[in-house]
Parts: sequence; structure tokens; C-alpha cells
Amino acid sequence: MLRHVLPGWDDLAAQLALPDPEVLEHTRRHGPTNAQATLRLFGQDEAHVRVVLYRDHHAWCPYCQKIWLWLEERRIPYRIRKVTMFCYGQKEPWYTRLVPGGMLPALELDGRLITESDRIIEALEAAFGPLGPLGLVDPAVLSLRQLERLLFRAWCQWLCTPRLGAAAEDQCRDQFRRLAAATEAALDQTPGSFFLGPELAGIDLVFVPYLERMGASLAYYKGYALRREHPLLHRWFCALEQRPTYLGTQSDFHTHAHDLPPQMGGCYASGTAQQGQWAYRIDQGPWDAPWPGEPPQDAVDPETSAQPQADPARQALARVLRHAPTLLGRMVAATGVPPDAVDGALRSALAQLIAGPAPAAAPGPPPGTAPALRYLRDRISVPRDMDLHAARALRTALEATARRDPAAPMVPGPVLPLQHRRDQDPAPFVKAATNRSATNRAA
Ligand SMILES: N[C@@H](CCC(=O)N[C@@H](CS)C(=O)NCC(=O)O)C(=O)O
Repeated sequence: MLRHVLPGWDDLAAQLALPDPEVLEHTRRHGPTNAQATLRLFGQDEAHVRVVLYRDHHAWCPYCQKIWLWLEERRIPYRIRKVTMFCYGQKEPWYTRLVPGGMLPALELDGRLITESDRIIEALEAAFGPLGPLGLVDPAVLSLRQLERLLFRAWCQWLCTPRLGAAAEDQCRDQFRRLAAATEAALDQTPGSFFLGPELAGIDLVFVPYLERMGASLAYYKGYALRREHPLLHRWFCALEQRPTYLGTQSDFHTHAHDLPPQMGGCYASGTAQQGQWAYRIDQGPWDAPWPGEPPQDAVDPETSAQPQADPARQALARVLRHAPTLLGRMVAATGVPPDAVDGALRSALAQLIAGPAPAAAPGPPPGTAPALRYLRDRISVPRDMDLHAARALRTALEATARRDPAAPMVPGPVLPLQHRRDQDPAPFVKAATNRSATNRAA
């Protein structure tokens, strides 16, 4: 049916075996790590909750990711309150009353407010015991914490200094390479893939957020394949990617590449051929093909070793359907394409998504809608919206559909801003979700 007529929204919803809202909420609370939960119980009763984590709506903040992962790994029941980061929109006044500078993360433990991510982990370790063999304050771990900061500084210097020039690019890359090699040497000190041995520890979580952001940003802005250049870092990532906790918080190259510039005050491309090819691949796809310059056989996917979890296309469809009215509003407002046309274009893309890579799986989009489809393609945020593989499937379907625009198939979407990401303001989504739950309660 989808092949011959453009499906309606009900037809698309019928493609999903949507769980009962109560079952969905139960899975969010007790099931695998996910960005949507506001309460995590791990099979325990709500009365056991001693912790409130304040983290960003966007599921992007690196310092929040550390705490998020720690609580998930230790399976400590906790409540989540989501806050808007400055560059995405208006900070909630209730939060600035609680934490005057508005900085994230913050955590309440038995009613005591703690800020600064390392202090938070230390307090959690004191209350619940460390994750892994040694806590963050153990003298044996302090030198690793210092190494993480040195690596961070070398990365910032390379990525965020404008107009480096060829010689300084080389110097910065070499300095980064030396510190990444020192990190590999630290990993090599113990048996197993993690810093303290075969067991994941708090110190691994200290390294997670920025190593993940380094992999993404250096691929996009420098054409530097972190995991290929540093096999022990690759092994460490692969071990993390065996864990559902990490997979639930893991972002992707596209999200990081475009969220970092406003956070870091600018990220600067080296302009090499490899850099240009990789940036193009991250932005324009094809997202399921081997990476440029990678031998197709034994190719390491520089983004992840994780295989798709369930059905990525249906995961993406479910997430789009949940927010369809708000997404359509955004696509219209950002591109000026008429609402009816955007509505048809998105339905065409979703039919394509479900049909998989088969070409022309449904009637094509209305003329002139390519920029609206590309607007959405460029704004899928991982893991906030869906996982990495679902995002790849959705980007692929949106791009394939845009290319079938009968009027102007190659018109790009609106440019992604570099100074802020208010195009990602969570406010309309939060408002729609609040209205939905009010309607459900009234029903
Ligand atoms: N040293 C702090 C740094 C925290 C930090 O820089 N947080 C940023 C987000 S990554 C923040 O909240 N900025 C305010 C905002 O963006 O709204 C920590 O470790 O917790």
C-alpha cells in the first residue's frame, strides 16, 4: 500500500506496535538507559530515590554525561530534572533560583545540593561506594585525572584556535597525538580494556565525555581518525560499546560536530582533503556506506562498533510520530515551505524510512520541499531523539526523499548556526509533552 499512495499519519502509526503508555513508562524507568526517562528505578520502589540529577534537555552536556553514566552503572535510583542550556534557549528560572550561575550538572543527595561534576561523583562514591576497584580520590587515580585534563587542553588548542596555519596545525596535532599515546600507555598498564583493568571504573567515566567528543570533532574538523590512530582507545571504546548504559548516552559525529562550536567558542577545520571528505560524509552521507579512504574490507567504523539494537527505522519512526506536529511547525517556520507540502514530504520520507533502502518506496515529496526535509535531517540529535543507528536510517530516508523533490532536489536546508543552537530550543517540545500528559490525565 505504501508503494502507491502517500500514507496518512494513521497508516504510518499502524506500522508500529506502539506499547501502552504505562508499559512505555515502565520501560523508561526500569529498562535500558535512555535519554527520555525522568525517573530511573532499576526494579526498585520510588520510595528508594535519594538522588535528583539536574541535567540538560539536550542530553549533550559532557559533565552531565559522566554523572548520568555513573548512576546508571551503579543502578542507583534517581529522578531527572531537565534544564535548558544557555545556547539552546531560555534557562528555567526555577533552576537559576536553585543554582544561581545556571551551570549543569547539579545533584541533590538526600536533599543536599552539590555542583561540579567531580565533587558530585566524590559525594556519590562516599554515599554508595565507588564504581569499580578505586574511587576518584584514590591517589592512584589522581594522575589519570590529570592526564585527562592535559589531553582535553591539547584537543582544545588544536580544535579551537582560529587560523593555525599548516605548521601550527602539525604542532597541535603532534601534541594531541603524544597525549593520546600517553592515554593509551595508561590503558596498557593493566590487563583488560579499561583504565583500572577489566572492570569499568569511575575514572573511565571521567574520560568518556571528551574522548567521545574528540573522536567526533577531530573527524569532522581535522579528518583525524582517533580510533584508527589509537588502537587502545579503539579497544576501550569497543568495550564501552558492549554496555547498554554507554549506548544509552552515546552521541554521534553529526550531533557533536554541530553542537560543539557554540559551546567551545568556535571549532576550526584544517582544510585537508581527508578533512573535507569526512565532513562531507558526516553532513551529507551516505551514512551507511564505508567511510572515505577506509578500505571496505576490515573497515573500522570510526563512529561506533555497536550493532543496531532493535529495528532502527521503527525506532526513528516512533520518535518522529511522537513529536510530528511540533516538528512540522519547526520545518515550516524555518523554511517558509507551505504546511501542506511539508506534511506530505515528511509522510513520504517516513514511508521511505520503513521501506528501507529500496528506491522510490512511496510517492515522492511535493515540489519545493527538499529544504524542509534537509532542515530535519540536520537537526536529529543523538541520543536525545534516538540512537545513532536510528538517526542514520532517518537521515538516509530524509535525504533520499529530498533528492526526489520534482522541482529543486538539491536545494540545501537552512544553515546550522555557529554562535548558538536556538534552532534546537526544547521549549515547544516540552510544552507539547506537557499538554499531552494533561490530556491523558483528563481522559
Ligand atoms: N566544572 C564544571 C563544568 C560544568 C560546565 O561547564 N557546564 C556547562 C555545560 S557543559 C554549563 O552548564 N554551562 C551553562 C549552560 O550552558 O547553560 C563541572 O565539572 O561540573
